Amino acid sequence: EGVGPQEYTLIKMKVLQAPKELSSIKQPIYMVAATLRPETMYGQTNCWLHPDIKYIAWQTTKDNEVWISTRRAARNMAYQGFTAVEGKVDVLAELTGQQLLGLPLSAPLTPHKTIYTLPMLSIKEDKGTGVVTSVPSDSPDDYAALVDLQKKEAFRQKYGLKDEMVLPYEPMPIIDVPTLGKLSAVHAYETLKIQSQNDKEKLAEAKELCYLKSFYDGIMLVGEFTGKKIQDIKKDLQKRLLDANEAAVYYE
Ligand code: A2H
Repeated sequence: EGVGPQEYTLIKMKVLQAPKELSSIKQPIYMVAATLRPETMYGQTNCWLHPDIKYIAWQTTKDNEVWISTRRAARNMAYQGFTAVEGKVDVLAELTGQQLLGLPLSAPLTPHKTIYTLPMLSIKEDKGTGVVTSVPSDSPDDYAALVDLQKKEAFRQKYGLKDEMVLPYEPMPIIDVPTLGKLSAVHAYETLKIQSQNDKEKLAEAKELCYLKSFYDGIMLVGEFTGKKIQDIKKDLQKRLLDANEAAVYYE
């Protein structure tokens, strides 16, 4: 990573039904996922949490909303104007990722009315918010983790997930990547014969194959920027999400 701070787009995903641990919270609750690829939000199929990471629900000054992220990310945000008192986080609850799995969410731009929080074991606690939005068409990590859950009933059961939270969700063609096609992550996964989300070396290779090409030469296949190059529309798309209050900018 570079020397300067990294800019992330925080994607707000509204919690449609809170778990019992959060039932006393009356404000709207959002999962906030940090992404480098806001233009891929058309392809969201779910939201990833790490079952063993601790998350907090905390009070923001943005429209009286409560956000869910790691404590670390909330602390950073407390220095970026997201809290009433600079540097201070008003913590309403602390939960493990496990306690937050299987929640219905509504997320921007995806055609799915409802998507669910599902487990991903490669989430790092010290990056972004610990909440990751899943775009299996364009992220090999996301595709591998989704296939793992779809293939293994025992894996779904272990986390108390219902089939309908996982099985109906397939990668959607949203970006055409030269030589890799309209489902670039699926193409890479299959070409490299990736077996699971634990296949670290091959996933690193897949990511190398996909990311730069998609970022520079990818062409949008959906939405208001259809036919345009990703690098030309990324900022405009981010602005659309910010103006609609469906996203925020976060640095770390
Ligand atoms: B990206 P960088 Cl479609 N642990 O969003 C693991 N991964 C995390 C994370 C965490 N705590 N926080 C964010 N991320 C993921 C979309 C996407 C992303 C696509 C393609 C590539 C891509 C959908 N998932 O990232 O280490 C998030 O996934 C390419 C690197 O800060 C976030 O953007 O460079 C990206 O990793 C941030 O990774």
